[in-house]
Amino acid sequence: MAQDLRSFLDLVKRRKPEDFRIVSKEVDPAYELTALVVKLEREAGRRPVLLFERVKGSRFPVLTNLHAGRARLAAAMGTTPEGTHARYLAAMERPIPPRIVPTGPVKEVVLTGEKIDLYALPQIVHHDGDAGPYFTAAISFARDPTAETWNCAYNRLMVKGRDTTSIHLTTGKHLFEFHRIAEARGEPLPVALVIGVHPAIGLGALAIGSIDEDERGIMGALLGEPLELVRCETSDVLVPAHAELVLECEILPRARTPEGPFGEFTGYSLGERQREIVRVKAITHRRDAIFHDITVAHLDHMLLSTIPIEANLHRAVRAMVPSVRAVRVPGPFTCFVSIEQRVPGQAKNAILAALGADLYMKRVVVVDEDVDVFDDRQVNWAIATRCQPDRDITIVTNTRGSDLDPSAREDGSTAKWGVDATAKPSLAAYTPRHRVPPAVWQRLDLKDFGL
Ligand SMILES: Cc1cc2nc3c(=O)[nH]c(=O)nc-3n(C[C@H](O)[C@H](O)[C@H](O)COP(=O)(O)O)c2cc1C
Ligand SMILES: [Mn+2]
Repeated sequence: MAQDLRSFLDLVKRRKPEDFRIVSKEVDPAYELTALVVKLEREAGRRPVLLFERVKGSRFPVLTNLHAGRARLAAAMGTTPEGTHARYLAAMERPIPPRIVPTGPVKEVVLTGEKIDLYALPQIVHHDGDAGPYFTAAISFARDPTAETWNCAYNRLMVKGRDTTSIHLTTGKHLFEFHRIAEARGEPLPVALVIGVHPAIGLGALAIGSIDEDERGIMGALLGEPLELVRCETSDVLVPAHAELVLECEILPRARTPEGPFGEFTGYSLGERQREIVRVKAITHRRDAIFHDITVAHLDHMLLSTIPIEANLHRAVRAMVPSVRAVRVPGPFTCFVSIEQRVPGQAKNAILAALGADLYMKRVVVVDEDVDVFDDRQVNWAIATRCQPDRDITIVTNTRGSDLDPSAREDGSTAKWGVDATAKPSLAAYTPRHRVPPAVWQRLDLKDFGL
């Protein structure tokens, strides 16, 4: 099957052999994996997929840095880096429903009862000050306890015991919603946490949209075929048949546990918080399962999230401003949008659309189509030269954003802002940009001047 992690690794090896590196020397899961990924990037400018064959304390090899290249993610979706947004949007528009199959390699080993031991898995600690080992590449698969609505998302797990973890559920996100529905009924929420999948599945899990949009259909469309699912041993939850490893779990009602500190994607390490508790009912895995770790807060994590967020923002802005040209998420809680503004006011509509389409979005900058949103200097230039802050900044107070924003208020609320950095009243009527006359530009050849 082409929908497992291994077939993607084969593709990486074929495409660009230097993009896949095996480390045979034993590594310590405490800090060494993250340190090696970051050192490779900073000191050697390299971001290969890394497979650590021997990780102290566990028999499972560990794969990390899988998503640390746009070209790699594009290949996972069967497109080019330039084509990623269009490909992702097409998958959102034309999902392919999943298919249930009787069994699959993820069932080769089934562990229940006394055999469940999370400490047998690699105990990876990522950053200085982290409260302990975290599983960072787990994708949740769950169903609304009152409906046939399914949801997938990445949710990090802090290891708390042989069969216990904490889970971070962002307020207002879909798994949070399912859990609150179950909790109000006094019931645990069955959930599976899936580790080690094809990156098209990871990208699909990160789709931003209505709770009614089924990420599993987007995964299928990205893969180009229905996602094959098998039933869990201990619940009706369906999981990818070709995954490396599955934790079959429940999120408990009315119980919380301390979680963190943890080095977050924001670049900060937040302190301890109270979080929901996960009880593991079974572990199933391939006989020779590869454990997957995402190097949190570095490119492996950030690039993976960016494509689905940008695609959704593009979709949302386009619904309001059909002449949107480009959308970029350059960092946490921020997006840059360029539009060809037909009439005044469309920039503000673009701001409202972007803020309304993504819970995490906090600052939106809108520029004209002559500004390249992928060039920070050009965006800064437009803010400096086309924007009057008292006229062009919109602030929305007391909203919800990411609960990981260290600047959020005590009650977790945040303000959001939009910056209209388009030329007023229009680009055509604005004072012209300077240039050398086009005729001179074309006439001159550097070589004629010995340059
Ligand atoms: C590596 C990684 C780890 C993440 N960890 C969490 C997490 O612990 N909790 C959370 O709420 N979101 C986390 N996210 C973000 C969510 O997966 C993302 O917002 C997703 O779209 C939410 O799904 P939903 O829109 O269906 O609710 C993580 C994303 C990535 C890429
Ligand atoms: Mn969802």
